[in-house]
Amino acid sequence: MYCDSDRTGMTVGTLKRAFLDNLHYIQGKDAYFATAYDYYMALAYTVRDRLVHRRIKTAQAYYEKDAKMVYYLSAEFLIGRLLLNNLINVGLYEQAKQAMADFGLDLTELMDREAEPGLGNGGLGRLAACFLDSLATLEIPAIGYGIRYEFGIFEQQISGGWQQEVPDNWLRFGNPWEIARPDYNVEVKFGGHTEAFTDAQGRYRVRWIAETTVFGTPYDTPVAGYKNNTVNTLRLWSARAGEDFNLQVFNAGDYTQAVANKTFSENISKVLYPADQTLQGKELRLRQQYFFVACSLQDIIRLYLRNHSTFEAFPDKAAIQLNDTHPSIGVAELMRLLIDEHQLNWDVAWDITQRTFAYTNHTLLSEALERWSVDLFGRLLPRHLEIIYEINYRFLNEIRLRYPGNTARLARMSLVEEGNGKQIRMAHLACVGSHTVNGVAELHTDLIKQELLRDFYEMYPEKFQNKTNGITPRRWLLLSNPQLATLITETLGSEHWVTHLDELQQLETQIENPTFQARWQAIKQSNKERLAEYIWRNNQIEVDPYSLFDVQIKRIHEYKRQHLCVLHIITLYEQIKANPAIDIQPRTFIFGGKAAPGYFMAKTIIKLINSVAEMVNHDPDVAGRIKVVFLNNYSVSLGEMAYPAADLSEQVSTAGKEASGTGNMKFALNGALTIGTLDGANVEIRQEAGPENFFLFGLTAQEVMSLKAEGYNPYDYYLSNPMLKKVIDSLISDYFNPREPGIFQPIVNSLLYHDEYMLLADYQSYVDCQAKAAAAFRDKTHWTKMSILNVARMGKFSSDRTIWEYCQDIWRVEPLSITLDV
Ligand code: DL6
Repeated sequence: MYCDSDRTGMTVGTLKRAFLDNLHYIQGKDAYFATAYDYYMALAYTVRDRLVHRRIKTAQAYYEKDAKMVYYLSAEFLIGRLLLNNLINVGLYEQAKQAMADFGLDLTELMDREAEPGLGNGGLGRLAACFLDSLATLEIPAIGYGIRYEFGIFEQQISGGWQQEVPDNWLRFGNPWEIARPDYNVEVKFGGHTEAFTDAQGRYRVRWIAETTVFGTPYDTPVAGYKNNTVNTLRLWSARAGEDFNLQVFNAGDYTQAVANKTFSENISKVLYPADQTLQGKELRLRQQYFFVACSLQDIIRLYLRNHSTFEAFPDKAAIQLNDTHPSIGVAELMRLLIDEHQLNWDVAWDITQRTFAYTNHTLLSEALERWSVDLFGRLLPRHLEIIYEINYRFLNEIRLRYPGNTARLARMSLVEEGNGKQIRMAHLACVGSHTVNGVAELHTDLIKQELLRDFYEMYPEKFQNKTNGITPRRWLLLSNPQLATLITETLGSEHWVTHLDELQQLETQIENPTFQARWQAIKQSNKERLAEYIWRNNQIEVDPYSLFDVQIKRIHEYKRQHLCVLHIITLYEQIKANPAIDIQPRTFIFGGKAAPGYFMAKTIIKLINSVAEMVNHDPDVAGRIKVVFLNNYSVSLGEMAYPAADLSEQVSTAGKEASGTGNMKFALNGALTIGTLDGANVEIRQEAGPENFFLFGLTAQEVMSLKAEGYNPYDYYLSNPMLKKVIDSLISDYFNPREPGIFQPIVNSLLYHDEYMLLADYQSYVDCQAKAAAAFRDKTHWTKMSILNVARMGKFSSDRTIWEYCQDIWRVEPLSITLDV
């Protein structure tokens, strides 16, 4: 049984009827009063109906076949806007465009009304979103679990060159894509204490007497596969105050306290923590993590128990992936649920837990490795602390047996870090509680094995795998670069490449074809013009769309080295100032990215970019040959415009610091050439594209480590390189900031006296490499060929390939095709 065809039909006619129906009965408007926002909502509901229908069929099939499910637990899902993505994936784009045109409406304008869900910081959250797209496209039974943050990543405004943060109230006008499921509410406990007791069978048991209770309400967002019938679910939890707990205070006569407590509970899902790669150690963050994990595990168990009466088959029916350590408390929570709530014994519960979880590591930076103070843990999650101690006790015994007398190893591997205030090492918990641990690029996985988790690798080598990241070709080519997608489809004769990205290789046959080259160039040019217009509207900076577009968009972080690019810009500027007639390749340097609000150096780097921009863009000697632009409020949508417009992709992190990077893949798939270090997935991008189609510079990860070990002195580089000295001196002399003297001194001091990320060591190599890139850009035909080759050879970086590898090697799940009996 299903609803009438106005809710499921795929023709222009049915879409138009459904659209008018939704406009009338959901938005309560007619053509006299409807705004663009109403039209957007009416169309979104029209599309959602088609998804809901498929979603129901999908869920039925998973249940009937008792399919093994993938549960992807992630504190972040940076999904981006959904209307266009859903129209494309469900095969409705052309019809919707026509239907809107028939009403005199412009589909693109409607799409612009959609609020962007910024439920992530950067690469980790966006990867989770690409994975959801691939899971649905590959017909893998899966649910993504996370938090429905009421406020996503802050809106970044630039004032006087400095970043200012404004709250992102993305749900203000409602969200047409989600469906609340209060009937699946679950309870989550915090605080209190534990009590031991003996049960009726005489067994030793523990009960957790919590201090407070919060409810999690799930909100489901459909995730459509590409032109198949699969629609999976992204289930995000929102915190609601527990009624009982309010009632107690209320009955005691303190109405205002009851309301205040309610707010306190509901704060759990209020806001996304905007710091990536740094640990803030805040209680609310731990509450968030436990909240969504506890909700999700209860939900997973509920789903499992519909088809099973014991837990024997649990690991054969549920593969739970921990996206970084943020959900790693799940190891202790599943143990608690199995032992305390479902009365399993420790060994059985531990076996199930280890066979169910797998853990992905996303960072080598020590400041990003999560550790929670034992005091905080004990206060918030007393039962979990006991369980973690028990896991640790047994684990340390295992180490003692394997490595007798090795106390140093015991201390290094323990789940509890001793010292100034004990801490729980969440990466160790994730590692011990999982059957598989993976890194996200080959180099990264090697460094995990050799450095970060070396002891664990020595003890359990079979646990460790590499799964090089990928990106979805649907959003990052088909949706964001429609002209290039059309050219590829025409050239290859079908759009089969959209789900089989390796087929892009066939483009290589066209490399010498002048007509193809000309179309390729024209598409890039048109994408550049679109971005140039945006820059004019947004920044009031006129940029030359024929100049080399040199783009660096990503989170602002010292290890990502946006300031290395600034040193290069100043170098070019100094060359022009010394000789204004110099023949120089015109370039537009485009930056975008957010700094964590508490990260002073990153915020100063943004100010530096803007100060240099101000000077360079207005200097008559430069005569417009160099322009510098900082795009404020970088987001998924802005990326969709920027990647296709780039000529040169800046991937310049210190080797050994960027786990993978995925922006590097988005640029290359859209025909930009990379200037980069041998870091993260750059290594594999270069391997695939061919070293001759990649601008390589800088120290290798090994060289970085050796130089540090030898004793790196950045000041020597400053003294021995006259141009570098001149560049740094311009910062010391406040040349770019005459009205705010001294503001860049922290950057100077960090570079000259510490330089943790070795900018000065890599400076000359980078500047030389940039000169090569500039020279190469002047040979249009050769550059175009390199660009074509980059695209043709990016097949490996489809997230479909990545997800398929996870399915085969880690989750052991099979696709399940969905049929619609309509
Ligand atoms: O794996 C996705 C993405 C990588 O591409 C980036 O290289 C890496 O920096 C990022 N890691 C994080 C870690 N955050 N925390 N914690 O965002 O993951």
